[in-house]
Amino acid sequence: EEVLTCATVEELGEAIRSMQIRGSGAIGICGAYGLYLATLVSDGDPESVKEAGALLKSTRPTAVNLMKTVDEMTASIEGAGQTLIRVMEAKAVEILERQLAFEYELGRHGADLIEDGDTVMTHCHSGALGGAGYGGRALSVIRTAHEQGKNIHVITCETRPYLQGARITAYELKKFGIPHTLITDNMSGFCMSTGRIDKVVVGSDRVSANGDLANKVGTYMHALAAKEHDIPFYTATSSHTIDFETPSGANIEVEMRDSSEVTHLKGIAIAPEGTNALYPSFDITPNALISGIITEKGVITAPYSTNLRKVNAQAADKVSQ
Ligand code: RUB
Repeated sequence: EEVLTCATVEELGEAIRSMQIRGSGAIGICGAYGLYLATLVSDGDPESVKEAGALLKSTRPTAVNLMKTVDEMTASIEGAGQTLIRVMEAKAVEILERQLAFEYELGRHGADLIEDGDTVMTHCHSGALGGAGYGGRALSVIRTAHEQGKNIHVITCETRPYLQGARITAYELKKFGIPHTLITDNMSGFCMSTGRIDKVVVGSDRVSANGDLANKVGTYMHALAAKEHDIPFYTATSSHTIDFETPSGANIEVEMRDSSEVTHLKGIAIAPEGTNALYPSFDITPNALISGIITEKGVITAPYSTNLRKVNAQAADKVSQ
């Protein structure tokens, strides 16, 4: 396996911008370790660490975990004084360990929804640490169900144009030994209408306070098709991806990427030169299409505006929902 090394915050920012590191959870961890890296090269100057935070935050505007981990690290600067490096290292480790614990917990809650014999469809790659952790969020649910001995099959959508579902999700499913079938994104309606899919589980880049969901573009059309065919549609996420500062999906900034990523595949043109193309990196799935939000605290169901806040306020071990 290839290892990507980023020696400076600028290199890390570029790796995130160019999507060599991607996925809401993974870039959240980059926010934590990026600020630790900035501290190491800061000569004890807290302002340069804050500037590094601003740079990292500017790389991808939709995923909220990156914003939150940068803010959490920045808050640790105050009062750290001479011990800044140690404080920032400890905080980064804490954030990483917390995320791994969340992934494990939400996997257990989500796996309760998966029945023996289910075929589960997922979109993009929801594996927070690229598989280095327990398997990310949607994949944590899938992997936990598989390890519980449930006989499950996964349908992974290719995910045009960056092909996360084909390149990464299929790779991880193979690694975990989970039976799977790759489809192109436009096949999900056919698969649902012909009884080939029992449940849909996707990740999320941001969940707004009313339960609207931002996730990889294509998620919305899968949710619409799932609703039409009465197929439960879940998002697997952690409480840190729920953003109470964002009232609804309409307030989420959807990152627009360069149209060349649509007109070209690995540098090869797949459309006539000069073709106008559009690349919204994410779309918004309204809460009415979501059967449940799987978190480390349990599976949250509608009405989301009330229940997200209620569950968020409860301690993880006290949730029975
Ligand atoms: C990734 C994407 C993923 C979420 C959740 O988009 O939409 O579904 O980030 O993933 P991109 P995770 O590839 O553009 O970053 O559960 O791993 O955080």
